[in-house]
Amino acid sequence: MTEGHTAEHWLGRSVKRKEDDRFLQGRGNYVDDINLPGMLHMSILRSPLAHARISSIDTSAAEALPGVVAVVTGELLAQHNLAWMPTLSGDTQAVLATDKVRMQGQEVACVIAEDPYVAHDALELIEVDYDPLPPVITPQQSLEPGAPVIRDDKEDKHDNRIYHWEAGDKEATDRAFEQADRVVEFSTFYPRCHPAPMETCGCVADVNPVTGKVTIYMTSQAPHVHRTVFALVTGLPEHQIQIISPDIGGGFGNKVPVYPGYVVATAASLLIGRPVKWIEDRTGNLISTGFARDFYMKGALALRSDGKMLGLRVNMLSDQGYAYADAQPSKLRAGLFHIVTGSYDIPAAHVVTDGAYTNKAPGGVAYRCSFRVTEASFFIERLVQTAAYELGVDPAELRRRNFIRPEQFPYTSATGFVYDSGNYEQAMDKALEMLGYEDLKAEQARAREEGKLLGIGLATFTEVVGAGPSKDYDILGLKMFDSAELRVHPTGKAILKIGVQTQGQGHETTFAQIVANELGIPPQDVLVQHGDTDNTPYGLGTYASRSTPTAGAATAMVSRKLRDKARQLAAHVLEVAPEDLEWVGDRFQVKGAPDRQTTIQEAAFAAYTNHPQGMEAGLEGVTYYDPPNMTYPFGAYAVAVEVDRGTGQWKVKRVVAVDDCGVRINPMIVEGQIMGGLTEGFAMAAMELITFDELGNCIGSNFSDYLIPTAWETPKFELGETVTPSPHHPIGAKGVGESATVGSPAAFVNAVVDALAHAGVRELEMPIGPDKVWKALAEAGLAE
Ligand code: MCN
Ligand code: CUM
Repeated sequence: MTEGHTAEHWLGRSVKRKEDDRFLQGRGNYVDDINLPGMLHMSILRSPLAHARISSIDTSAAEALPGVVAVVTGELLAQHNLAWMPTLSGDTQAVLATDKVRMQGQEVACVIAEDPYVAHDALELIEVDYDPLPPVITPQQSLEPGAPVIRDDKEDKHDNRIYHWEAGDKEATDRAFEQADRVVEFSTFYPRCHPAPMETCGCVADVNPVTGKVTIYMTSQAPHVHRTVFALVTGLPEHQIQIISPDIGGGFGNKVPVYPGYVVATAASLLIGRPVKWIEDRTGNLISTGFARDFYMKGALALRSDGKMLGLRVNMLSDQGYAYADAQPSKLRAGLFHIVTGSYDIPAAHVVTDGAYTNKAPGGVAYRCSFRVTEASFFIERLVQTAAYELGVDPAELRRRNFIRPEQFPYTSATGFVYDSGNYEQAMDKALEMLGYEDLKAEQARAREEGKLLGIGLATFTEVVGAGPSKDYDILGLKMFDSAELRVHPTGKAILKIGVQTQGQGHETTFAQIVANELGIPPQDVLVQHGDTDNTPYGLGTYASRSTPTAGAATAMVSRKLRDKARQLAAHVLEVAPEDLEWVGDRFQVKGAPDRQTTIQEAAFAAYTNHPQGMEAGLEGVTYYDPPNMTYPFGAYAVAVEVDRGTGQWKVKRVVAVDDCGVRINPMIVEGQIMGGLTEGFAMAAMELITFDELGNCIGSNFSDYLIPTAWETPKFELGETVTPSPHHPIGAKGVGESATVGSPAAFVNAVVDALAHAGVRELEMPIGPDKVWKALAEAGLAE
């Protein structure tokens, strides 16, 4: 900065979270806190069977229960053309079942009553006659000839295949494999898990019978998209629909899709003329809403004898449940899975993906993952470790020989991604140094001699976050850009309205910091508003770590627009030419006469009290930002574990996580995001599992079967950082909200496998319970 004045810096500062004042005092405002006069309550009857034809539904006893106002069935919805709804990937999903139930937990009928207990009690009085059909539990089963057709509601559908999609260059990859000295194969399954946010899904639908205005308070990560979907599904005019996402108690991807509960509550409010509240219970959340993963992956790496990677082949089979409902760019049938070449310079790759219906819950985007990058990252990081063992090269060294080098950026991957920036070796070196890698390896060798098992696992991942650009990315045709609208009031305080929607990520603080950085208005003077479709500009919502890359960029750009106008205003106030002014972070100074200045607040005041004739009054603007590319955050994680040869239990000794998300706006919030993500990554590696028995009963329908870690199980994390700015983002930031969940499962699994690798163990399937380890120990002759 120049003489006279130094403005405060607002990037890289751990400003305390503005939102925490209300959260810590129990003054948050969640959907279930909303109570409207005359409000009714809704409860959902779910199918006990995974696959069955419905022969009849008798609701008369339920309707007769005092306090019950209505019972809604699929048949009633069908009369309004609402029995089915579109999914975010262009398939259809039943709102309430009409012909068949296709998963355990499917929504069959809804009771609307004066209080939630009566609504719940009445469910038991509904008589449904089911004719059981054979359930299809795995995608392998589902694709076998003669398998029962799950989606026989579709006239043209005679099998269970949803998509077949390929990426990369098959011939070039075949050539690479012909030239290879070594081919290393690996296959694994990334099991189904669930985001399980603390707050389940829910809504309060309020249709005003006089004005026709539909107000829906809703647990939504993407309120504008949901409004448009509602308008298309119901035929209601879009300006008459207002979606309000108040405080959200965690989303993790779970609150991206539209669920039947929202649609039925809205339809019921419309038909009855009173507000209807639906709050999902925990079991409903776990068994019916957006699951994660469920990818079977196998592939091979073609290598030269010196360890140079020449080619990669991957086949993936996805279990989508009974509807293809991934929230993902419409052109990419398997999401961003084809970024499976990871951080490595692999000249040729070919990826083949297939998706299949099964009698399970649909979903398949959720859980801290930018459109399937988590599965891709897991696969390549596990494969690389396997290749290191087969070649007899240290896993860190094999990575080092193959990293995309800093001078190769922007780097075009074999499957067509243009990586913006990276420095992978630097991040890995930092992680190895923090861990004390060489010492730990020596300790591991000593421990083995003493009969103890120590394992070291690495993951050096690359992510791809921040969709658009809109030319390549859309959801249901809605292009993926994002927006920010900024208004500075006469006294220099501001309101920022954004198209994305926080669920705990701290946007009220970090987005205010972006404005502060560009305009010098301190963050406490910037109110950040989101989640209300009537009062924010259109945006695609918060998922896939896209808020900072898109709406964050829009916020910087709209602030700069206002700064340009403020320059005109300051020039007018100071009676100089705009070119004679210099911006010093929070004010304009006259070049050569720095004591003559106009602060941003004074310029704002002038915008309403003393603007030049011919200029529009006011200081406000809106920017719709279409990112030129995605951002590619990366990191290097290193985990050390100890395995008990007697019980198969494994304990985490160290977790080192070096993340690079470009310029950090708020380091405290970034570290919070990383620690949360590491916890979830550990959870997937160690305990989280949704599985099914042979009848399609969901095992994992409550928190005593679906295990999530408490503070007691969660390891301690040691964090480090490198900073490689995104060259195309206005403040050089990349997304970070999912990095640790994407990168860390492979590091944990690699560590446990490493403890047993000298005895030939190559694979342990997640979640790695002591039972699986014990079996592997026994087979490898290591059990004690
Ligand atoms: N940030 C920063 N500097 C950067 C990058 C990010 O200070 N270089 C800040 C951001 O400004 C924001 C936070 O870190 O406050 C996360 O930013 P970003 O990476 O842009 O991700 P999003 O805000 O889009 O959040 C989405 C991401 C996803 S997809 C899931 S899933 C997830 C996650 O965030 N769900 C969460 N973190 C979560 N954290 C909480 N508490 N609750 C959830 O539901
Ligand atoms: Cu896919 S979990 Mo986040 O993208 O909401």
